[in-house]
Amino acid sequence: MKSSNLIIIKLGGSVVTFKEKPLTPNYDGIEKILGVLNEIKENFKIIIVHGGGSFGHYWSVKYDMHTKPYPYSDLGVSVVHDSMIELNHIITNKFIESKLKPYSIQPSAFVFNSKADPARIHDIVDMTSGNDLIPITFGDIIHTSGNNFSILSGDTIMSMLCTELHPKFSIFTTNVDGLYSDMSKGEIVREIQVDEADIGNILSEGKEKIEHSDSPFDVTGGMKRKMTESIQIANSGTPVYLINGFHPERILDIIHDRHYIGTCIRMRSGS
Ligand code: IP8
Repeated sequence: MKSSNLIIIKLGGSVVTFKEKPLTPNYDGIEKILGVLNEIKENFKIIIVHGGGSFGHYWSVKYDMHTKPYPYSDLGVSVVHDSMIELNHIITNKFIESKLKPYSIQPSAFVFNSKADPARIHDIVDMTSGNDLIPITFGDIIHTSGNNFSILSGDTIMSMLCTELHPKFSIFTTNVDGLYSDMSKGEIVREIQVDEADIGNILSEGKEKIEHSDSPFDVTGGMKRKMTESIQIANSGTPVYLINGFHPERILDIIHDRHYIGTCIRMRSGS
């Protein structure tokens, strides 16, 4: 069942930071989105997830840490986690300056051994039922089991939250307009319809069908991961929109059912 007034938005690391400049927030990128959030909060409950950009990814590369559970260096675990808390703090401060009311939630509060705890996820929603708080969580390094930790992408958190909460809209913002069918001509794929069988297919076909340019500083798989997670979300009944976060007014176009620039991934009709 869809939560008709819930929208879950991922603020991509390439929007909230300068991805190629270590430890550099993109204040303009953050601020642009806040105006739109202020507008949609009148009609929607919002949950925000943000990525690591040149904070988490920068240190993950330095300490050779990945999504695979492994006993990574203790210092690496501390530094990556600390950098994500720092970026989260920068973002929540901007929210507060613009009169939004963020409430930070570390992913370790609802993900245990790489699995999301449904009850804890519903607690996040319950917490905001009578107020204007906006839960905001982020990609992070988290404990899996024994001595192992792994990098948990904000994209994976998006699918954990969306497949459990069934929001009306799930929106991923990045620094590009959507999925390109031809990057040289700037052609965007407008809609992809998927079903269960498509997770493998799209990814192998995608080499020809979908062009993208992922940064070498991305330890969580860039656009490829976004596609895998998006397909899972779409298969759970929530349409996924991939849009350019530097044009956040496109979020309003989507909500108001107007023409928008971006890619929509939705469940194949009839499946
Ligand atoms: O940028 C990654 O989150 P993402 C978080 O959403 C870290 O993939 C710690 C690199």
